[in-house]
Amino acid sequence: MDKLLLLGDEAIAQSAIDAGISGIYAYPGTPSTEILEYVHTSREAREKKIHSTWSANEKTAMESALGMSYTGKRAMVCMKHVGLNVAADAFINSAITGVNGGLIVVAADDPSMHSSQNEQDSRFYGKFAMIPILEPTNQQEAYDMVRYGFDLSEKYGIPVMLRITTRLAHSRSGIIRQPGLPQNEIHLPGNPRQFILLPVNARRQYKGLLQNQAAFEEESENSPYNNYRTGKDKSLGVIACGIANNYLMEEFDGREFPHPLLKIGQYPLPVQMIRKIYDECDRIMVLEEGYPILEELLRGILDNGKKISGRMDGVIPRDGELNPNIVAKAFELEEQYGLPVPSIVKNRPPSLCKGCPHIYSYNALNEALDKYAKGRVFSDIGCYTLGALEPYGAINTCVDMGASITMAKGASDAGFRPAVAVIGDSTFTHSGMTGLLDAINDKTPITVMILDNATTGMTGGQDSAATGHLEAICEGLGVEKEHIHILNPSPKFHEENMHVIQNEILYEGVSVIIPRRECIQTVARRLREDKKQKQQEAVTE
Ligand SMILES: Cc1ncc(C[n+]2csc(CCOP(=O)(O)OP(=O)(O)O)c2C)c(N)n1
Ligand code: SF4
Repeated sequence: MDKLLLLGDEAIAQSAIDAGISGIYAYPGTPSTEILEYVHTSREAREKKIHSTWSANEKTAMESALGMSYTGKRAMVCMKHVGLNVAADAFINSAITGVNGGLIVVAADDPSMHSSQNEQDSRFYGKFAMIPILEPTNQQEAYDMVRYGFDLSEKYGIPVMLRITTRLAHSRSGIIRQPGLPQNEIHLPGNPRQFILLPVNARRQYKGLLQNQAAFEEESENSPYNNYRTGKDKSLGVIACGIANNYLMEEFDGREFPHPLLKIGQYPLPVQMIRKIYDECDRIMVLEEGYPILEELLRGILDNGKKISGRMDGVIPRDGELNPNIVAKAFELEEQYGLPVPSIVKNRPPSLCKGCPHIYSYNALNEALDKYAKGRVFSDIGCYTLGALEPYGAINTCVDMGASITMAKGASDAGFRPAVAVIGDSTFTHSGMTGLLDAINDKTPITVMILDNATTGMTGGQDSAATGHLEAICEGLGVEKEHIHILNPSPKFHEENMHVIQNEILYEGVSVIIPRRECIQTVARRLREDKKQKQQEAVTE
Protein backbone atom coordinates (compact mmCIF):
# COMPACT_ATOMS: atom_id res chain seq x y z
CA MET A 1 0.00 0.00 0.00
CA ASP A 2 0.98 3.65 -0.38
CA LYS A 3 3.10 5.21 2.31
CA LEU A 4 2.65 8.94 2.88
CA LEU A 5 4.41 11.42 5.14
CA LEU A 6 1.57 13.23 6.88
CA LEU A 7 0.71 15.49 9.79
CA GLY A 8 -1.59 13.87 12.32
CA ASP A 9 -4.38 16.12 11.00
CA GLU A 10 -3.64 15.09 7.43
CA ALA A 11 -3.56 11.41 8.37
CA ILE A 12 -7.08 11.79 9.77
CA ALA A 13 -8.24 13.55 6.62
CA GLN A 14 -6.66 10.97 4.28
CA SER A 15 -8.13 8.14 6.29
CA ALA A 16 -11.58 9.71 6.12
CA ILE A 17 -11.24 9.93 2.33
CA ASP A 18 -10.10 6.29 2.22
CA ALA A 19 -12.91 5.20 4.56
CA GLY A 20 -15.60 6.47 2.16
CA ILE A 21 -16.75 9.73 3.72
CA SER A 22 -19.20 11.76 1.70
CA GLY A 23 -18.70 15.02 3.58
CA ILE A 24 -16.57 16.87 6.08
CA TYR A 25 -17.65 19.97 7.99
CA ALA A 26 -15.59 22.24 10.24
CA TYR A 27 -14.95 25.70 11.54
CA PRO A 28 -11.23 26.55 11.64
CA GLY A 29 -9.39 26.42 14.93
CA THR A 30 -5.89 25.38 15.97
CA PRO A 31 -4.91 22.53 16.04
CA SER A 32 -7.73 21.07 13.90
CA THR A 33 -7.71 23.35 10.84
CA GLU A 34 -5.50 21.23 8.58
CA ILE A 35 -7.99 18.34 8.52
CA LEU A 36 -10.60 20.06 6.38
CA GLU A 37 -7.92 21.99 4.48
CA TYR A 38 -6.37 18.67 3.39
CA VAL A 39 -9.67 17.30 2.12
CA HIS A 40 -10.48 20.62 0.49
CA THR A 41 -7.29 20.58 -1.58
CA SER A 42 -7.18 16.83 -2.25
CA ARG A 43 -7.65 15.90 -5.92
CA GLU A 44 -8.87 12.48 -4.84
CA ALA A 45 -11.56 14.06 -2.63
CA ARG A 46 -12.61 16.28 -5.54
CA GLU A 47 -12.85 13.32 -7.89
CA LYS A 48 -14.90 11.40 -5.33
CA LYS A 49 -17.15 14.49 -4.96
CA ILE A 50 -16.59 14.64 -1.19
CA HIS A 51 -18.31 17.69 0.20
CA SER A 52 -15.92 19.95 2.14
CA THR A 53 -16.80 23.45 3.27
CA TRP A 54 -16.11 25.71 6.20
CA SER A 55 -19.25 26.12 8.25
CA ALA A 56 -20.31 29.33 9.98
CA ASN A 57 -19.47 27.78 13.37
CA GLU A 58 -18.93 24.45 15.06
CA LYS A 59 -22.60 23.94 15.88
CA THR A 60 -23.68 24.34 12.27
CA ALA A 61 -20.82 22.04 11.27
CA MET A 62 -21.89 19.38 13.76
CA GLU A 63 -25.52 19.56 12.65
CA SER A 64 -24.63 19.38 8.96
CA ALA A 65 -22.52 16.30 9.59
CA LEU A 66 -25.40 14.76 11.55
CA GLY A 67 -27.73 15.56 8.65
CA MET A 68 -25.41 13.78 6.24
CA SER A 69 -25.24 10.79 8.58
CA TYR A 70 -29.07 10.78 8.70
CA THR A 71 -29.03 9.99 4.97
CA GLY A 72 -26.84 6.95 5.59
CA LYS A 73 -23.60 8.52 4.36
CA ARG A 74 -20.37 8.70 6.36
CA ALA A 75 -19.52 12.18 7.64
CA MET A 76 -16.85 13.83 9.73
CA VAL A 77 -16.91 17.06 11.73
CA CYS A 78 -13.77 18.72 13.08
CA MET A 79 -13.16 21.45 15.60
CA LYS A 80 -10.80 22.68 18.24
CA HIS A 81 -11.64 21.86 21.84
CA VAL A 82 -13.42 25.14 22.63
CA GLY A 83 -15.43 24.65 19.44
CA LEU A 84 -17.02 21.68 21.14
CA ASN A 85 -18.51 24.10 23.67
CA VAL A 86 -20.25 25.82 20.77
CA ALA A 87 -21.36 22.52 19.22
CA ALA A 88 -22.27 20.97 22.58
CA ASP A 89 -26.06 21.11 22.22
CA ALA A 90 -26.02 19.23 18.93
CA PHE A 91 -23.16 16.99 20.05
CA ILE A 92 -24.77 15.75 23.26
CA ASN A 93 -28.12 15.23 21.58
CA SER A 94 -26.53 13.34 18.68
CA ALA A 95 -25.63 10.65 21.20
CA ILE A 96 -29.35 10.30 21.91
CA THR A 97 -30.58 10.40 18.33
CA GLY A 98 -27.71 8.15 17.37
CA VAL A 99 -26.50 8.14 13.79
CA ASN A 100 -27.30 6.33 10.57
CA GLY A 101 -24.18 6.62 8.40
CA GLY A 102 -20.96 6.60 10.42
CA LEU A 103 -20.15 9.89 12.15
CA ILE A 104 -16.81 10.89 13.64
CA VAL A 105 -16.43 14.03 15.72
CA VAL A 106 -12.80 15.14 15.82
CA ALA A 107 -12.00 17.29 18.86
CA ALA A 108 -8.49 18.73 18.81
CA ASP A 109 -7.33 19.79 22.26
CA ASP A 110 -4.62 22.36 22.87
CA PRO A 111 -2.94 21.66 26.23
CA SER A 112 -0.53 24.45 27.17
CA MET A 113 -2.85 26.82 25.29
CA HIS A 114 -0.49 27.44 22.39
CA SER A 115 -3.35 29.15 20.58
CA SER A 116 -6.38 28.93 22.84
CA GLN A 117 -8.13 30.49 25.80
CA ASN A 118 -8.16 27.30 27.87
CA GLU A 119 -6.88 23.73 27.87
CA GLN A 120 -10.12 21.85 28.48
CA ASP A 121 -10.03 18.12 27.87
CA SER A 122 -12.57 16.89 25.32
CA ARG A 123 -12.59 13.40 26.83
CA PHE A 124 -14.92 14.90 29.44
CA TYR A 125 -17.38 15.78 26.68
CA GLY A 126 -17.17 12.29 25.22
CA LYS A 127 -17.85 10.79 28.64
CA PHE A 128 -20.64 13.32 29.25
CA ALA A 129 -22.28 12.29 25.97
CA MET A 130 -21.63 8.61 26.83
CA ILE A 131 -20.12 7.78 23.47
CA PRO A 132 -16.95 5.86 22.56
CA ILE A 133 -13.77 7.95 22.37
CA LEU A 134 -10.64 7.09 20.43
CA GLU A 135 -7.33 8.66 21.37
CA PRO A 136 -4.35 7.87 19.13
CA THR A 137 -0.81 7.37 20.33
CA ASN A 138 0.72 8.38 17.00
CA GLN A 139 -0.15 9.44 13.45
CA GLN A 140 -0.51 5.87 12.13
CA GLU A 141 -2.99 5.10 14.86
CA ALA A 142 -4.84 8.32 14.04
CA TYR A 143 -5.13 7.06 10.45
CA ASP A 144 -6.22 3.56 11.48
CA MET A 145 -8.64 4.79 14.13
CA VAL A 146 -10.70 6.78 11.65
CA ARG A 147 -11.71 3.69 9.71
CA TYR A 148 -12.15 1.70 12.91
CA GLY A 149 -14.23 4.58 14.33
CA PHE A 150 -16.57 4.65 11.32
CA ASP A 151 -17.14 0.90 11.64
CA LEU A 152 -17.79 1.25 15.37
CA SER A 153 -20.11 4.18 14.72
CA GLU A 154 -22.17 2.18 12.23
CA LYS A 155 -22.14 -0.98 14.34
CA TYR A 156 -23.85 0.78 17.26
CA GLY A 157 -25.46 3.71 15.44
CA ILE A 158 -23.52 6.13 17.65
CA PRO A 159 -21.25 9.10 16.98
CA VAL A 160 -17.62 8.38 17.87
CA MET A 161 -15.22 11.01 19.17
CA LEU A 162 -11.64 11.11 17.96
CA ARG A 163 -9.65 13.14 20.48
CA ILE A 164 -6.23 14.44 19.47
CA THR A 165 -3.87 17.02 20.90
CA THR A 166 -1.60 19.66 19.39
CA ARG A 167 1.64 17.70 19.01
CA LEU A 168 -0.03 14.78 17.33
CA ALA A 169 -2.03 17.09 15.05
CA HIS A 170 1.02 19.09 14.01
CA SER A 171 3.85 16.60 13.68
CA ARG A 172 4.56 14.31 10.74
CA SER A 173 5.07 10.62 10.40
CA GLY A 174 5.01 7.91 7.72
CA ILE A 175 1.49 6.54 7.20
CA ILE A 176 0.60 3.24 5.58
CA ARG A 177 -2.73 3.56 3.83
CA GLN A 178 -5.51 1.01 3.61
CA PRO A 179 -7.44 0.25 0.42
CA GLY A 180 -10.15 2.82 -0.32
CA LEU A 181 -13.80 2.07 0.40
CA PRO A 182 -16.77 3.25 -1.68
CA GLN A 183 -19.17 5.78 -0.21
CA ASN A 184 -22.41 4.52 1.33
CA GLU A 185 -25.60 4.71 -0.71
CA ILE A 186 -28.32 6.99 0.60
CA HIS A 187 -30.59 5.02 2.95
CA LEU A 188 -32.78 6.60 5.60
CA PRO A 189 -32.94 5.37 9.21
CA GLY A 190 -35.03 2.21 9.70
CA ASN A 191 -36.82 3.87 12.61
CA PRO A 192 -38.54 7.03 11.32
CA ARG A 193 -38.74 8.43 14.88
CA GLN A 194 -35.05 7.98 15.68
CA PHE A 195 -34.15 11.61 15.04
CA ILE A 196 -37.29 13.18 16.54
CA LEU A 197 -36.29 14.02 20.10
CA LEU A 198 -39.77 14.60 21.43
CA PRO A 199 -39.70 13.47 25.07
CA VAL A 200 -41.54 10.25 24.28
CA ASN A 201 -38.90 9.26 21.72
CA ALA A 202 -35.95 10.81 23.56
CA ARG A 203 -36.68 8.74 26.68
CA ARG A 204 -36.62 5.55 24.62
CA GLN A 205 -33.49 6.56 22.73
CA TYR A 206 -31.75 7.54 25.97
CA LYS A 207 -32.52 4.15 27.50
CA GLY A 208 -30.95 2.58 24.41
CA LEU A 209 -27.84 4.70 24.91
CA LEU A 210 -27.64 3.59 28.54
CA GLN A 211 -28.10 -0.04 27.58
CA ASN A 212 -25.26 0.25 25.08
CA GLN A 213 -22.77 1.38 27.72
CA ALA A 214 -21.88 -2.20 28.67
CA ALA A 215 -21.26 -3.03 25.01
CA PHE A 216 -19.08 0.06 24.57
CA GLU A 217 -17.05 -1.03 27.58
CA GLU A 218 -16.76 -4.53 26.17
CA GLU A 219 -15.49 -3.04 22.90
CA SER A 220 -12.85 -1.19 24.92
CA GLU A 221 -11.79 -4.38 26.73
CA ASN A 222 -11.23 -6.06 23.35
CA SER A 223 -10.00 -3.04 21.45
CA PRO A 224 -6.77 -3.27 19.44
CA TYR A 225 -5.98 0.17 20.89
CA ASN A 226 -6.08 -0.89 24.54
CA ASN A 227 -3.45 -3.36 25.56
CA TYR A 228 -1.80 -4.67 28.62
CA ARG A 229 1.86 -5.66 28.65
CA THR A 230 3.22 -7.30 31.72
CA GLY A 231 6.60 -6.43 33.26
CA LYS A 232 9.00 -7.92 35.79
CA ASP A 233 9.00 -5.06 38.27
CA LYS A 234 5.53 -4.84 39.74
CA SER A 235 6.41 -2.21 42.32
CA LEU A 236 4.91 0.16 39.76
CA GLY A 237 2.29 -0.18 37.04
CA VAL A 238 1.87 2.50 34.38
CA ILE A 239 -1.30 3.49 32.57
CA ALA A 240 -0.54 5.69 29.57
CA CYS A 241 -3.28 7.28 27.46
CA GLY A 242 -2.95 8.43 23.86
CA ILE A 243 0.18 10.37 23.00
CA ALA A 244 1.52 9.93 26.56
CA ASN A 245 2.28 6.35 25.57
CA ASN A 246 4.40 7.66 22.69
CA TYR A 247 6.43 9.83 25.05
CA LEU A 248 6.94 6.89 27.37
CA MET A 249 8.15 4.69 24.49
CA GLU A 250 10.57 7.43 23.43
CA GLU A 251 12.08 7.40 26.90
CA PHE A 252 12.56 3.65 26.84
CA ASP A 253 13.61 3.42 23.18
CA GLY A 254 16.06 0.51 22.95
CA ARG A 255 15.56 -0.33 26.64
CA GLU A 256 13.19 -2.79 28.16
CA PHE A 257 10.33 -1.16 30.04
CA PRO A 258 10.46 -3.03 33.37
CA HIS A 259 6.93 -2.40 34.66
CA PRO A 260 3.49 -3.61 33.63
CA LEU A 261 2.03 -1.13 31.17
CA LEU A 262 -1.57 -0.52 30.20
CA LYS A 263 -1.87 1.56 27.06
CA ILE A 264 -5.26 3.19 26.55
CA GLY A 265 -6.55 4.46 23.22
CA GLN A 266 -10.25 3.69 23.49
CA TYR A 267 -12.88 4.74 26.03
CA PRO A 268 -15.08 4.13 27.97
CA LEU A 269 -12.26 2.90 30.13
CA PRO A 270 -11.62 -0.85 30.05
CA VAL A 271 -12.39 -1.50 33.72
CA GLN A 272 -11.20 -5.14 33.75
CA MET A 273 -7.81 -4.17 32.35
CA ILE A 274 -7.48 -1.36 34.86
CA ARG A 275 -8.42 -3.70 37.69
CA LYS A 276 -5.76 -6.16 36.53
CA ILE A 277 -2.91 -3.65 36.61
CA TYR A 278 -4.17 -2.14 39.87
CA ASP A 279 -4.29 -5.57 41.54
CA GLU A 280 -0.92 -6.66 40.20
CA CYS A 281 1.15 -3.61 41.08
CA ASP A 282 2.04 -1.86 44.34
CA ARG A 283 1.70 1.65 42.95
CA ILE A 284 0.14 3.13 39.79
CA MET A 285 1.42 6.00 37.69
CA VAL A 286 -1.02 7.61 35.25
CA LEU A 287 0.26 9.45 32.21
CA GLU A 288 -2.47 11.34 30.38
CA GLU A 289 -2.41 14.40 28.17
CA GLY A 290 -4.90 16.94 29.48
CA TYR A 291 -6.89 16.75 32.68
CA PRO A 292 -6.31 13.95 35.20
CA ILE A 293 -9.55 12.22 34.24
CA LEU A 294 -8.44 8.65 34.69
CA GLU A 295 -6.30 9.52 37.69
CA GLU A 296 -9.24 11.15 39.44
CA LEU A 297 -11.46 8.15 38.72
CA LEU A 298 -8.84 5.78 40.09
CA ARG A 299 -8.42 7.76 43.28
CA GLY A 300 -12.16 8.12 43.84
CA ILE A 301 -13.59 10.49 46.43
CA LEU A 302 -12.05 8.73 49.42
CA ASP A 303 -8.61 8.21 47.87
CA ASN A 304 -7.71 5.52 50.36
CA GLY A 305 -6.50 2.76 48.09
CA LYS A 306 -3.06 2.26 46.59
CA LYS A 307 -0.80 5.18 45.86
CA ILE A 308 -1.67 6.75 42.52
CA SER A 309 0.81 9.13 40.93
CA GLY A 310 0.27 11.60 38.14
CA ARG A 311 -0.86 15.17 37.84
CA MET A 312 -2.69 15.24 41.15
CA ASP A 313 0.29 14.46 43.39
CA GLY A 314 2.68 16.66 41.43
CA VAL A 315 4.78 13.88 39.85
CA ILE A 316 3.53 15.37 36.57
CA PRO A 317 2.78 19.13 36.44
CA ARG A 318 -0.91 19.82 36.99
CA ASP A 319 -1.27 21.93 33.84
CA GLY A 320 0.25 22.10 30.39
CA GLU A 321 1.06 19.46 27.81
CA LEU A 322 3.25 16.45 28.43
CA ASN A 323 6.57 15.92 26.70
CA PRO A 324 9.30 13.27 26.84
CA ASN A 325 11.28 15.29 29.40
CA ILE A 326 8.35 15.50 31.80
CA VAL A 327 7.92 11.75 31.47
CA ALA A 328 11.68 11.25 32.01
CA LYS A 329 11.52 13.27 35.20
CA ALA A 330 8.60 11.23 36.48
CA PHE A 331 10.76 8.10 36.09
CA GLU A 332 13.86 9.84 37.49
CA LEU A 333 15.64 9.41 34.16
CA GLU A 334 17.99 11.89 32.58
CA GLU A 335 16.20 14.49 30.44
CA GLN A 336 17.59 14.09 26.96
CA TYR A 337 15.36 15.88 24.50
CA GLY A 338 15.93 19.38 23.17
CA LEU A 339 18.94 21.65 23.24
CA PRO A 340 19.20 24.74 25.43
CA VAL A 341 18.00 27.89 23.66
CA PRO A 342 21.07 29.95 22.64
CA SER A 343 21.19 33.36 24.30
CA ILE A 344 21.14 35.09 20.90
CA VAL A 345 17.57 33.84 20.42
CA LYS A 346 15.13 36.36 21.84
CA ASN A 347 11.46 35.78 22.51
CA ARG A 348 9.34 37.34 19.80
CA PRO A 349 5.91 38.19 21.17
CA PRO A 350 3.04 37.87 18.68
CA SER A 351 2.05 41.08 16.94
CA LEU A 352 -0.16 42.40 14.17
CA CYS A 353 1.57 42.19 10.76
CA LYS A 354 3.13 45.38 9.50
CA GLY A 355 0.46 47.15 7.46
CA CYS A 356 -2.41 45.07 8.91
CA PRO A 357 -5.71 46.96 8.48
CA HIS A 358 -6.58 46.34 12.16
CA ILE A 359 -3.77 48.73 13.17
CA TYR A 360 -5.53 51.65 11.53
CA SER A 361 -8.91 50.72 13.00
CA TYR A 362 -7.31 50.78 16.45
CA ASN A 363 -5.48 54.05 15.83
CA ALA A 364 -8.79 55.69 14.96
CA LEU A 365 -10.66 54.03 17.84
CA ASN A 366 -8.00 54.94 20.40
CA GLU A 367 -8.08 58.56 19.38
CA ALA A 368 -11.89 58.67 19.33
CA LEU A 369 -11.93 57.34 22.91
CA ASP A 370 -9.06 59.52 24.07
CA LYS A 371 -11.13 61.76 26.28
CA TYR A 372 -12.87 58.88 28.09
CA ALA A 373 -11.47 56.78 30.91
CA LYS A 374 -9.93 53.50 29.73
CA GLY A 375 -11.62 50.10 29.88
CA ARG A 376 -14.56 50.42 27.49
CA VAL A 377 -13.62 48.25 24.51
CA PHE A 378 -15.05 44.73 24.61
CA SER A 379 -13.18 42.63 22.12
CA ASP A 380 -13.29 39.15 20.72
CA ILE A 381 -11.03 36.43 19.34
CA GLY A 382 -9.01 36.86 16.19
CA CYS A 383 -5.89 38.63 14.94
CA TYR A 384 -7.43 41.84 16.28
CA THR A 385 -7.06 40.49 19.84
CA LEU A 386 -3.40 41.46 19.45
CA GLY A 387 -4.70 45.02 19.80
CA ALA A 388 -4.47 44.27 23.55
CA LEU A 389 -0.69 44.56 23.29
CA GLU A 390 1.45 47.66 23.13
CA PRO A 391 1.65 50.01 21.36
CA TYR A 392 -2.14 49.81 20.87
CA GLY A 393 -3.51 48.84 24.29
CA ALA A 394 -6.83 49.16 22.51
CA ILE A 395 -9.02 46.42 23.98
CA ASN A 396 -10.10 45.34 27.43
CA THR A 397 -11.71 41.91 27.07
CA CYS A 398 -11.40 38.65 25.13
CA VAL A 399 -13.42 35.74 26.51
CA ASP A 400 -15.05 33.54 23.86
CA MET A 401 -16.16 33.92 20.28
CA GLY A 402 -19.00 36.43 20.08
CA ALA A 403 -18.65 37.75 23.64
CA SER A 404 -17.62 41.25 22.55
CA ILE A 405 -21.09 42.42 21.51
CA THR A 406 -22.95 40.77 24.37
CA MET A 407 -20.48 41.96 27.02
CA ALA A 408 -20.67 45.50 25.64
CA LYS A 409 -24.44 45.15 25.84
CA GLY A 410 -24.32 44.05 29.48
CA ALA A 411 -22.00 46.92 30.37
CA SER A 412 -24.23 49.39 28.54
CA ASP A 413 -27.31 47.95 30.31
CA ALA A 414 -25.47 48.78 33.55
CA GLY A 415 -25.29 52.43 32.45
CA PHE A 416 -21.68 52.32 31.25
CA ARG A 417 -21.22 54.65 28.24
CA PRO A 418 -19.75 54.59 25.73
CA ALA A 419 -19.49 50.81 25.36
CA VAL A 420 -17.73 49.62 22.23
CA ALA A 421 -17.53 46.08 20.82
CA VAL A 422 -14.76 45.04 18.43
CA ILE A 423 -15.27 41.81 16.49
CA GLY A 424 -13.82 40.25 13.33
CA ASP A 425 -15.95 39.43 10.30
CA SER A 426 -15.66 35.66 10.73
CA THR A 427 -16.28 35.85 14.46
CA PHE A 428 -19.33 38.00 13.79
CA THR A 429 -21.01 35.34 11.64
CA HIS A 430 -19.74 32.60 13.97
CA SER A 431 -21.56 33.92 17.01
CA GLY A 432 -21.84 37.70 17.02
CA MET A 433 -25.06 38.07 15.05
CA THR A 434 -27.40 36.80 17.76
CA GLY A 435 -25.84 39.14 20.32
CA LEU A 436 -26.37 42.04 17.95
CA LEU A 437 -30.02 41.05 17.65
CA ASP A 438 -30.33 41.18 21.46
CA ALA A 439 -28.89 44.70 21.44
CA ILE A 440 -31.23 45.77 18.63
CA ASN A 441 -34.28 44.34 20.37
CA ASP A 442 -33.34 46.18 23.57
CA LYS A 443 -32.23 49.34 21.70
CA THR A 444 -29.02 49.14 23.73
CA PRO A 445 -26.61 52.01 23.17
CA ILE A 446 -23.49 50.24 21.88
CA THR A 447 -21.15 50.79 18.99
CA VAL A 448 -20.08 47.61 17.24
CA MET A 449 -16.98 47.68 15.07
CA ILE A 450 -16.84 44.69 12.72
CA LEU A 451 -13.28 44.55 11.43
CA ASP A 452 -13.80 43.16 7.94
CA ASN A 453 -10.57 41.85 6.43
CA ALA A 454 -12.47 39.43 4.17
CA THR A 455 -10.93 36.36 5.78
CA THR A 456 -10.49 34.28 8.90
CA GLY A 457 -7.03 35.71 9.48
CA MET A 458 -5.98 34.17 12.74
CA THR A 459 -6.27 30.56 11.60
CA GLY A 460 -4.43 31.08 8.32
CA GLY A 461 -6.81 32.87 5.99
CA GLN A 462 -9.79 30.57 5.40
CA ASP A 463 -12.85 31.98 3.64
CA SER A 464 -15.09 34.02 5.89
CA ALA A 465 -18.82 33.33 5.81
CA ALA A 466 -19.35 37.07 6.27
CA THR A 467 -17.67 38.18 3.06
CA GLY A 468 -20.07 40.23 0.97
CA HIS A 469 -22.93 39.98 3.47
CA LEU A 470 -22.11 42.18 6.44
CA GLU A 471 -24.20 45.29 5.75
CA ALA A 472 -27.15 43.18 4.61
CA ILE A 473 -26.97 41.06 7.77
CA CYS A 474 -26.81 44.12 10.02
CA GLU A 475 -29.65 45.84 8.21
CA GLY A 476 -31.67 42.63 8.16
CA LEU A 477 -31.23 42.25 11.91
CA GLY A 478 -32.54 45.77 12.33
CA VAL A 479 -29.62 48.20 12.63
CA GLU A 480 -30.75 51.57 11.25
CA LYS A 481 -29.20 52.20 7.84
CA GLU A 482 -27.88 55.64 8.81
CA HIS A 483 -25.98 54.04 11.71
CA ILE A 484 -24.10 51.55 9.54
CA HIS A 485 -20.80 52.96 8.25
CA ILE A 486 -18.12 51.46 6.04
CA LEU A 487 -14.61 52.80 6.64
CA ASN A 488 -11.31 52.32 4.91
CA PRO A 489 -8.79 51.51 7.66
CA SER A 490 -5.76 53.24 6.12
CA PRO A 491 -3.62 56.12 7.41
CA LYS A 492 -5.05 58.34 4.65
CA PHE A 493 -8.55 58.14 6.17
CA HIS A 494 -7.52 58.38 9.81
CA GLU A 495 -9.23 61.71 10.63
CA GLU A 496 -12.43 60.79 8.79
CA ASN A 497 -12.61 57.38 10.47
CA MET A 498 -11.94 58.83 13.89
CA HIS A 499 -14.81 61.33 13.50
CA VAL A 500 -17.27 58.64 12.43
CA ILE A 501 -16.42 56.64 15.58
CA GLN A 502 -16.56 59.77 17.76
CA ASN A 503 -20.07 60.54 16.50
CA GLU A 504 -21.44 57.03 16.75
CA ILE A 505 -20.32 56.37 20.32
CA LEU A 506 -22.60 59.27 21.31
CA TYR A 507 -25.62 57.67 19.65
CA GLU A 508 -28.15 56.28 22.14
CA GLY A 509 -28.84 53.15 20.10
CA VAL A 510 -27.06 50.43 18.15
CA SER A 511 -24.53 51.56 15.60
CA VAL A 512 -22.29 49.40 13.44
CA ILE A 513 -18.99 50.54 11.95
CA ILE A 514 -17.31 48.27 9.42
CA PRO A 515 -13.65 49.09 8.70
CA ARG A 516 -13.07 47.10 5.48
CA ARG A 517 -9.72 46.24 3.91
CA GLU A 518 -8.39 42.82 3.00
CA CYS A 519 -5.80 41.12 5.23
CA ILE A 520 -2.39 41.80 3.69
CA GLN A 521 -1.41 38.15 4.04
CA THR A 522 -4.32 36.93 1.94
CA VAL A 523 -3.67 39.69 -0.61
CA ALA A 524 -0.04 38.54 -0.87
CA ARG A 525 -1.11 34.91 -1.19
CA ARG A 526 -3.65 35.75 -3.90
CA LEU A 527 -1.02 37.69 -5.86
CA ARG A 528 1.43 34.77 -5.56
CA GLU A 529 -1.21 32.30 -6.76
CA ASP A 530 -2.22 34.57 -9.68
CA LYS A 531 1.42 34.85 -10.73
CA LYS A 532 1.91 31.10 -10.53
CA GLN A 533 -1.20 30.47 -12.59
CA LYS A 534 -0.10 32.99 -15.24
CA GLN A 535 3.30 31.29 -15.41
CA GLN A 536 1.65 27.89 -15.82
CA GLU A 537 -0.64 29.25 -18.55
CA ALA A 538 2.37 30.74 -20.36
CA VAL A 539 4.11 27.33 -20.30
CA THR A 540 1.09 25.49 -21.73
CA GLU A 541 0.48 28.08 -24.50
C1 LIG B 1 -15.15 28.46 19.48
C2 LIG B 1 -13.88 28.78 18.77
N1 LIG B 1 -13.73 28.35 17.51
C3 LIG B 1 -12.60 28.64 16.82
C4 LIG B 1 -11.61 29.38 17.40
C5 LIG B 1 -10.33 29.67 16.64
N2 LIG B 1 -10.35 31.05 16.14
C6 LIG B 1 -9.84 32.04 16.86
S1 LIG B 1 -10.14 33.50 16.17
C7 LIG B 1 -10.90 32.86 14.87
C8 LIG B 1 -11.50 33.67 13.77
C9 LIG B 1 -10.83 34.91 13.48
O1 LIG B 1 -11.35 35.46 12.30
P1 LIG B 1 -11.94 36.92 12.26
O2 LIG B 1 -12.99 37.09 13.28
O3 LIG B 1 -12.36 37.19 10.87
O4 LIG B 1 -10.70 37.83 12.67
P2 LIG B 1 -9.25 37.97 12.01
O5 LIG B 1 -8.38 36.93 12.64
O6 LIG B 1 -9.40 37.76 10.53
O7 LIG B 1 -8.80 39.32 12.37
C10 LIG B 1 -10.93 31.50 14.99
C11 LIG B 1 -11.49 30.63 13.98
C12 LIG B 1 -11.81 29.79 18.74
N3 LIG B 1 -10.89 30.48 19.41
N4 LIG B 1 -12.95 29.50 19.38
S1 SF4 C 1 -2.76 37.85 9.21
FE1 SF4 C 1 -3.91 39.51 8.30
S2 SF4 C 1 -5.41 40.12 9.85
FE2 SF4 C 1 -3.85 38.89 10.87
S3 SF4 C 1 -2.37 40.37 11.68
FE3 SF4 C 1 -1.62 39.73 9.67
S4 SF4 C 1 -2.49 41.23 8.23
FE4 SF4 C 1 -3.61 41.41 10.15
